[in-house]
Amino acid sequence: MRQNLLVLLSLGALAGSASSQEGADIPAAASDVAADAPSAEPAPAGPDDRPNILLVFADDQRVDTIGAWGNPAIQTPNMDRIAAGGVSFRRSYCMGSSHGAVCAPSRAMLHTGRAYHAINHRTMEGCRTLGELLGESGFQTFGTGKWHNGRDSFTRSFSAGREIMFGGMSDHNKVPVVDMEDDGTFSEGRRAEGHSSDVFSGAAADFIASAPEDSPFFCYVAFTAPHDPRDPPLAWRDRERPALPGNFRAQHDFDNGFLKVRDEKLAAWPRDPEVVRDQLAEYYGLIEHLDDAVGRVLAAVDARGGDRETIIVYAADHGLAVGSHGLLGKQSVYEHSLRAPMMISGPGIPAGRHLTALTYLYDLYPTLLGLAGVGIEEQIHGEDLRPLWDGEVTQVRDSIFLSMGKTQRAVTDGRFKLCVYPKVAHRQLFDLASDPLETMDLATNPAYASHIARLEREMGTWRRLIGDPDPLVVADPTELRMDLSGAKRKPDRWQPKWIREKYFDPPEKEPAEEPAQAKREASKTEKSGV
Ligand SMILES: [Ca+2]
Repeated sequence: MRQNLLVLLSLGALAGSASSQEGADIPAAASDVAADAPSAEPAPAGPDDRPNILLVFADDQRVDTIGAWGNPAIQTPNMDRIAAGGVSFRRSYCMGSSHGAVCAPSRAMLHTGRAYHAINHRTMEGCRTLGELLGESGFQTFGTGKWHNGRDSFTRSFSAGREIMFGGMSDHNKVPVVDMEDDGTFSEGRRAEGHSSDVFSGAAADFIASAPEDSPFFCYVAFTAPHDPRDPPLAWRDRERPALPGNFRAQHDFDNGFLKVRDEKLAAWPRDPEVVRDQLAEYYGLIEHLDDAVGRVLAAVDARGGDRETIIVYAADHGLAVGSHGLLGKQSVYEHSLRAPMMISGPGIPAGRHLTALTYLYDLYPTLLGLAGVGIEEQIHGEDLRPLWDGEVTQVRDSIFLSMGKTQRAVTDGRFKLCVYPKVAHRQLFDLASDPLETMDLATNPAYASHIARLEREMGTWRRLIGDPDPLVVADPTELRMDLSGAKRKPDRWQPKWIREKYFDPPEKEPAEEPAQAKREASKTEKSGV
């Protein structure tokens, strides 16, 4: 099913021996492999003329929210500029998550090149990170924004960092941040000044402006937009409301195991089309504001001048439902939730090309290391994508496997997609060519039995290779249908006042004032598993 099957088989066997606990440590054997691996290539002798790498990372961005990718209802001139100057990977996926906080496993996959089943995403222990390998090979490494994989892995990945938010989410206007000191320790927590996208873009631009010219840099800027709270600055909130997604539903058809997670409580059930359109407008506003911030980072790159070129990557950790299929969050295996933007521009990369090969976000790990000339001794799942844009190959894998907790699995060959929901003994089959919005379930249509059988085998192969520990059939399936009409909701503590007032019933008593002490906020955010 893929070129380097032996490597995968090897890692799959190791991962298969892992504990079935979610977020379990990487198995001992695999850790040994990592520990024994030789370190990265030494910095090349003589002048280092390798390009800089700027990795711009968005949080919860749907794949259909880039103007240049075909959405006339959103203005993203800076994302469009990256697309126009490079390669767009239009079928790029996040593999999924062991739990509802999809962000953390997604980032761990990006930074290690492995499927989340083979990583302790809380620490990335036993895995050489992208920044770590680039730093060892001579890059100046800098990180800002969201880091959801523990402090030690940040220290391993970057030699400098400012305006770092350890944790899953925050109020965009009250971001708890720390800076990394020269000795690798972190400053006391404080509340950042301004909107998160402005704060993180400012830190990245400052680094880019001041980075010495004698070696290339790796700048990682991880925005928390457009993750909720859907709270752009007022000027970006006041905009036309987009149309509902074509697969809008008032409620999800059945219990997928994640219908009552935090993200799903941001609007009442059944979903009101007007409320969803309001939230879409606020989400689009957050993306347009993010685009503006990305523009400032790109301007800092432009302003450097000089001979060294810069590889620019724009990607997001995964997508979001925002009304599709009756869902609001990312905790599903539908295309809207696990596909995300991914594009790359830079020296040697063709401009304005759109590729539909099946890719994963974690393919960036070998791709960027390859472009930097850094050898990989690790056993990884990611594939170098350069042969795709060089025209050497038309695909790097035959299929994509997706998984969410213990309750959802899917596999697609690009055309057909089989989804399996073990806890409720339910299946779906979609023809993505004729039904890209996944609205016509063909699973019970006998005409498609051979496709189901083929995809079942493909799913089995993937599950063995990555060591998926959860059964596809359970002895005591639960009720398929779940009606959440009128179910009680409470806002989480990060939603600002206007969102609480607009989308939630008034509390029975006013919530206590949020603690003003920024250090305490930072600690609470870091420990949260959002
Ligand atoms: Ca996310």
